Amino acid sequence: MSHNLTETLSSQVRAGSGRPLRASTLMEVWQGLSATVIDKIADRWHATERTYAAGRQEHYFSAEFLMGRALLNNLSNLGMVEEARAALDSFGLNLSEVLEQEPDAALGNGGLGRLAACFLDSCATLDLPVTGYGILYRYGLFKQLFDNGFQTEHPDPWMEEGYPFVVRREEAQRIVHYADLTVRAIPYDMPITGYGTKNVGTLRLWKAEPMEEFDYDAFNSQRFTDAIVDRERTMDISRVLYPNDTTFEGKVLRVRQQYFFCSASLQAIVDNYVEQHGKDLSDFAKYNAIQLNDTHPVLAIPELMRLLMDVHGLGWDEAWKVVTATFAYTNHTVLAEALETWEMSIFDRLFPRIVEIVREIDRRFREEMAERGLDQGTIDYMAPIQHNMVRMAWIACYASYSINGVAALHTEIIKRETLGHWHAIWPERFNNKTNGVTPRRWLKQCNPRLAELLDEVTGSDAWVRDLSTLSQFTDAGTDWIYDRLNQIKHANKVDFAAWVAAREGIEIDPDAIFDVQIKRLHEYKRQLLNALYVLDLYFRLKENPKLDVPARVFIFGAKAAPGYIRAKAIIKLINAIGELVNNDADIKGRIKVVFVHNYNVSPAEHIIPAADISEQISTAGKEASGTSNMKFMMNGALTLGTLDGANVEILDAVGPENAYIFGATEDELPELKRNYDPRWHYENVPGLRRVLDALTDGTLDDSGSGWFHDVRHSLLEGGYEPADVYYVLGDFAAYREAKDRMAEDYADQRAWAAKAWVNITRSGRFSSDRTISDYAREVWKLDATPID
Ligand code: Z2T
Repeated sequence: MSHNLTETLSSQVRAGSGRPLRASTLMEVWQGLSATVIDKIADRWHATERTYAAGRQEHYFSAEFLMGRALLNNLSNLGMVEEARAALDSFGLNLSEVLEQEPDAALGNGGLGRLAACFLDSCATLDLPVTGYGILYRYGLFKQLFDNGFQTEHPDPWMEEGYPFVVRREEAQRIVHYADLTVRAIPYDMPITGYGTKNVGTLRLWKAEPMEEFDYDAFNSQRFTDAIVDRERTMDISRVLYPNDTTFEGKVLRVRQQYFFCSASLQAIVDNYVEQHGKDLSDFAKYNAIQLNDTHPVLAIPELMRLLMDVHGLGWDEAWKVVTATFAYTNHTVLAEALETWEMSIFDRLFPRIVEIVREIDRRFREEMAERGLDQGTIDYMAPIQHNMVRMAWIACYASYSINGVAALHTEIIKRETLGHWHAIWPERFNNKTNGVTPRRWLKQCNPRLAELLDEVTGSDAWVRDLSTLSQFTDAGTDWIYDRLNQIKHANKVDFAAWVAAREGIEIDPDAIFDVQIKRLHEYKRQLLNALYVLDLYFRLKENPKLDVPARVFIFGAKAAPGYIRAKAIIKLINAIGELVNNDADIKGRIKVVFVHNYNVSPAEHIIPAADISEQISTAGKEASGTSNMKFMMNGALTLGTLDGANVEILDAVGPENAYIFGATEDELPELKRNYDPRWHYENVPGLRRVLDALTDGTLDDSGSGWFHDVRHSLLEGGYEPADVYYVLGDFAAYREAKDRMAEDYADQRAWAAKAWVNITRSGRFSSDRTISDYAREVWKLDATPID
């Protein structure tokens, strides 16, 4: 067997590099090993596609899929890791080194895109007939570097050196029409293997290409430059991922992208229906469900109406019946600035037929609501079009048979507030689907030491396919397990320290508490609160060098949207605090700050297994769910957080003695904010004055940007917005207390490990397998369909 892989690997590498393996680069070896994986799964992949095509299917529409690396994931799912290690070994090569060659497929911003990736993994593992549809961005999320502590952004041409995990399907191309442009959509399919199954699912990513390779007439005339410009306008469509997470940008190119992948995907789905079930489309929803990952793919609603009416001859009422039985909508945020509302004039320019359809949806909506007796104010508020703006979330709610939030608290908030009017009319459409993460990537692959312990304690690897089985072993927690857990965590921290030293040039002590906050930079996530604590601890140590506190490493990873200046200021601030603290001899290394640059999926796989503390400190009510909180929990880090998003459910799973919960709650905040005086906190809360003054008194250097002054001002005075919108100063005292208490508790290593064990063994409900089973049963009405 091992000999077999050695042979295939060697010939795949030779075919790719034109050299013997021993003379090929590590990148070429990565390419060759990846090609052997595709070779291995080709037959099953094809069989799965044919099986799924015939029955009921679910289609997951998402503008983002944050896939990360593919090779280890596939080797692990196929049970080939040891074989691959041995094969490489026989050539004197190291598997980890080869794996590190792989670029991350960073076709997403953060939680929403990574959720889509975890979902595909679970669908494959559960043999569910689900296909993902998105865009093959040539440039993924920008690469982040630091220049003197300032974030700089750089392009990420992630597949320029060739990417074996997508296959171009020339024959399955579709044509997408805009009023001013017609383009070809070429699908690139990525196989999605599952763990312990032969089924292989598909992620279909569309690339935009010009209609004709060369328009010879145009090229040979005075229209030469026009022809070039048109080609480039087409290539623009799938060129780049927009780097905003929870803020909306009303750019023409973005709406072109959205329509592009929705139209191409729907055409493929409708064509398959016709092929399998005939030309009468009235039963379309019996065989197809479409999940809309936020509002980014909501143009699929009018586009399916168009296809059903204009191409397949259905009347409006028939088509609307099909559409409203097909779509389900997931909301991912309550932040107002994220709501997608497009100017009608943009739609007019791009797709007049879609405009007609949206206007008719609007007209009928208003009529229907008037019949229900709603007042004009409410109708105007809820209507798909108002003041020449198209409101994508409102269209989604009107046309979808299911509307869900992503954690229990979040769903309650959208029912009560964000989507309160829709809930009043259609309460039965609303449901909660608490997010989850895949235990394959986020436990088995990234933390092999812990995976081995779980195999040992449970007697098999069944937990990999059913994480909930671990809960039977919570009570089995005992000293030998705790000691092993501590050894594992320590070994992971040693590995991580080496990774940090090589990547960031900072030495850290594996015996210190590794306290981690990794997520997009946003004011509501309150990285600033964490930074103020670090600074406060620094001053306390300076003041009293004998202070008896354990050594701490504060680890950050975060990208700021390029136009989000306040977020960039906070990055600069954390880097400035790092400069101050890391280089102060008085501190003797008892505090270190590490800002991991270019945070992404693969760095997360190094960071999370080494974490002691998971920082989940958003202002209560603002974080829809969070998903890193779940990854940390699975890896035995304790949550230090507010009662927000899925933290609420994590607390419920582990009990208050196994987490550090602090701060104002979502229901307390309105009253607290009414009487809120940040100045009072500045003057009265121990430590606050000192840290806020350090922002502007010369202690910290913002390189003349004025940004630290702005940060301080936004907390104490406000201006355009009220002061301290996210209640950073209001929660500071409670945060400091919780973190100090946590650090004290850390000294009792066995007691700490016992808490970690409860977290690990109770993480089953945060497996994306649980989430996907719930979607499949309650929303998609989908059965497992194993091949052969
Ligand atoms: C995103 O990652 C999230 C919400 C968005 O709203 C957009 C993006 Cl790109 C439009 C995140 C939420 O902030 C996070 O709480 C949640 O866990 C994640 O989506 C997945 O649901």
